[in-house]
Amino acid sequence: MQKLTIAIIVGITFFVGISLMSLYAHLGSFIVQAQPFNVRGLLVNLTDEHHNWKPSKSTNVTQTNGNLTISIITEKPKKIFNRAFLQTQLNTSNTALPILTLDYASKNFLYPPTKKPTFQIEIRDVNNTKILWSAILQDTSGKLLSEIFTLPSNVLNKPINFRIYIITEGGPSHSTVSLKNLYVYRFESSYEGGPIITDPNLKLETFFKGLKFPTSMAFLGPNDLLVLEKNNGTVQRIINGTLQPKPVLDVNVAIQSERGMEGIALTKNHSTGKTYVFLYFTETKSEDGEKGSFYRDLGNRLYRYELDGDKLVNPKLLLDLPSQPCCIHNGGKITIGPDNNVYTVIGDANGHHTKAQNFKNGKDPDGTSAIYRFTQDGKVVSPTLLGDKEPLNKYYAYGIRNSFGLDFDPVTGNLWDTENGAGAGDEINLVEPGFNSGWTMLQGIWNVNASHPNSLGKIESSNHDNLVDFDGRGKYSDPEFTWSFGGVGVTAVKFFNSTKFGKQYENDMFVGDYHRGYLYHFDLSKERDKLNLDGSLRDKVADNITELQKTIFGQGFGPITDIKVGPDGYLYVLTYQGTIYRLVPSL
Ligand SMILES: [Ca+2]
Ligand SMILES: [Ca+2]
Ligand SMILES: [Ca+2]
Ligand SMILES: [Ca+2]
Repeated sequence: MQKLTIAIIVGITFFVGISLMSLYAHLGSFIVQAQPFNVRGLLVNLTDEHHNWKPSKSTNVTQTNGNLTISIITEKPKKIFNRAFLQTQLNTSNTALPILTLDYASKNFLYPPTKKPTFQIEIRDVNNTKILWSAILQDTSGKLLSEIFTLPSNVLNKPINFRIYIITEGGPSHSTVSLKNLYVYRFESSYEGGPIITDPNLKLETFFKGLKFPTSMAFLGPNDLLVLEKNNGTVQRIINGTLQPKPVLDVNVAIQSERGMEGIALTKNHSTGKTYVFLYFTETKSEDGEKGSFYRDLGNRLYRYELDGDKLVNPKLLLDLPSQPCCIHNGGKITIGPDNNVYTVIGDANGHHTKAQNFKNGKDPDGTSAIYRFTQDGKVVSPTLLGDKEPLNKYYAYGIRNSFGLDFDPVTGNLWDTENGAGAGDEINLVEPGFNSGWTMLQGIWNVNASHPNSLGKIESSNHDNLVDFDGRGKYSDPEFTWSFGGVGVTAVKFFNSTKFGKQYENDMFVGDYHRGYLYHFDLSKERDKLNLDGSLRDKVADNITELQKTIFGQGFGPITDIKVGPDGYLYVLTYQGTIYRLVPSL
């Protein structure tokens, strides 16, 4: 069922004080109207609540054809700051993830004010005594910008006041500011009837249901796969669609937030004839969890196991990485390169500040913010890329904040990753040897704005003098795709190295996300060093949901944690809710 969400289109006009209105700045009209939007579930219906809009100084409130128009007047136009706000009362009577989308722009500056307007969004308690959440948006471009926020849990299940302040600086001028497409909706990333895809020639099957918080999977053979369960530290085996009675491995893991059993890759070693299973997890000493000793864990560790019948045996520790402070940006995805080396990724482990995070005067890298490359025995690959000292000698890339996706292009052998931004600026990157992703100085194509991490800083200049380059060995490059808004949480990336869906999809890139439940599809350029993007995506930036639509291949999956191609040539999608979906031809 298609529901409606509400767009608030706000037009604000300032008139210079030579008219009779010289004591007032006229702030134009506000229109509230319903617009279709492809989300299911609606948090609020603002048209029902229009009477609650409270401009600071209101003149007219009119309603025509269902559109609400409010004219606002502010006092003292010659004051340096003009500030007006709209307020409405909402009831966030629902525990689903609420997302706020705001498209805004300022236009037609005939006499430029000293600064472009700022929009300040606030969610307050119902008595207006406490600010529960706020964000500031500054228009830097004059074109339509978009911000998407995931609202925090402290605004759920209660009536709240929702305010937008419009702040101009430098006095009134002939200018028009428009604030439009404000969506506050309950976002359902998981559809009741199951996920849907856009191509009628393909269909989704439920391959397996009932895993507990699975994070990664790897195929041992046709209809035979291993799946990791994050909080149990288990490696489960599913043969011919049946979960085996006992896991092939059960280790002790920390479980808070992004900690746990995180990554798997496997390979048949040609010299030993053994099947190696590489596992990455946040290890604890004696049991799962962090009872009583929240921070007591052994580290983020990568082990190599061997498959022996229905068990994983002979663990060999290949990598022991920082896990403090608890509990995020641990990374953990693993993949085997065309060079047969092992590649894995770790983020900044919740805020490490070293040269690997582009702190020029920082300490030497401590093992965080890296994509690693090492042999299947855990040895350094020579020549090294970024430095010869431990652990930099195993760094393949650096400057990574947080990642849940790594895969090699089967055609070129290029490595690609996905990365998560702070408030916004998730990324898909081509990871060349020695790649610097830019964190903590850059995220997406923007400077990191430390004071307002939810809003993006200026678009970076081409001068990257502020970044660490390890004596010229490291090289920054912009992402090949980035989201200018938050609430995405990009996860798995997988190249579809299969002919089963025809030439159209062969070796294309599929990507998943956590918050939206989207499965994205990308074609690559002819040289395969870029994504094949056109129109408003040619800038490699999804500036709003409308632009993003072109890349969305499926939706309603819930959080996607892994994507793999099976030995049968079909695409498998793993969700955190415990289901594996298989994409197959319809006929
Ligand atoms: Ca366990
Ligand atoms: Ca980056
Ligand atoms: Ca294609
Ligand atoms: Ca764009």
